[in-house]
Amino acid sequence: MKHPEAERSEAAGPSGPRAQRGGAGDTARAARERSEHERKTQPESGSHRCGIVGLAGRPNAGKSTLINRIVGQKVSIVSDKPQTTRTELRGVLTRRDAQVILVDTPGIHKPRTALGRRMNAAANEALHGIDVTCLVIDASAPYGRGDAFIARSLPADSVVVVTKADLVGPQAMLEQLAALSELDFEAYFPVSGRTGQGVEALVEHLVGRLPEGPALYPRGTVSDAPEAFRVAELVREQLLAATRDELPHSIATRVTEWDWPLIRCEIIVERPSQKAIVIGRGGSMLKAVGTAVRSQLPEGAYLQLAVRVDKNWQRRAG
Ligand SMILES: Nc1nc2c(ncn2[C@@H]2O[C@H](COP(=O)(O)OP(=O)(O)OP(=O)(O)O)[C@@H](O)[C@H]2O)c(=O)[nH]1
Ligand SMILES: [Mg+2]
Repeated sequence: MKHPEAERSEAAGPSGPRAQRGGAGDTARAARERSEHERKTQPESGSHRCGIVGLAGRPNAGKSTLINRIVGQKVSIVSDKPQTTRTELRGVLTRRDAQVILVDTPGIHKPRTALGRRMNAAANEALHGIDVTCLVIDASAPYGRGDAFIARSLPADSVVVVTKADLVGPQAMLEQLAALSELDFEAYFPVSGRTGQGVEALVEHLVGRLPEGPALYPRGTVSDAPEAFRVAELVREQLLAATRDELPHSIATRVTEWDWPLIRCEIIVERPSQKAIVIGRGGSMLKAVGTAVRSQLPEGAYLQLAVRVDKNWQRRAG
């Protein structure tokens, strides 16, 4: 397989046309606004900050949604099924004064399978060597033993992020914050990854906690994941949305060929009955998944999906 990173276009990066504003045709007002913006975002020389922020929390808490909101693009797939994120993944926010590297982790849970154990291990491993840890908690779910278990493993200067603020009223949010104050962590932020409410204040706090240093990723980078992984994840995201019961946990996806514009992606399930569901009547599910994923890919992509049964993929993977 060709390395898909080679296909990555720099066109959307800040060296593109947008970065070249400021010609003679600019109005005085635009120039004033620009200099005001630059005053806010351009650091004093040497005060650029860069660091790694890890997000930990129970499955479904809203970690990936929050990272996508902070980065401003979908870098991590989201679903209403728990245990959506299976591996560590980085999203990158680059500003003039700072680069924030956000580590998305699988939700930490009581594992029942080998895959679950690996996901917990991946989450714990991802939380080493980072600058700031955020404990992400769902405002709409009672604070429980699962959250407390995770909290105990986090450093005392962690930040508690209570998300899904849009789902609860201010009173319920206050009650959740009060219940969480027993954790005695450094700071508490009510936010909504869905609406963006409260996210700016959180990001400002995180930036302030990062060490000074140059950016680790080039401008224009939003994720450390290879394109092929991203496409496989987009396919899995559609399947998670379309399936239920134990099926979401039985599905893995993998790009097997990348010869632009052709992308072949394999969907692996554990049983023949699951294969039939994923294909759908007359291929209807595969067709719908393909259409939904293609709409998120650059124009011209030709996505071919195939389904394979491998009853041991969970044990083999990783
Ligand atoms: N209303 C609302 N829903 C949210 C918000 N954040 C996440 N959700 C929903 O909650 C569900 C789980 O979100 P994810 O971002 O996948 O949660 P996660 O913590 O990454 O979950 P895992 O990857 O399974 O650990 C999805 O259905 C999201 O749409 C929010 O701020 N408001
Ligand atoms: Mg996730």
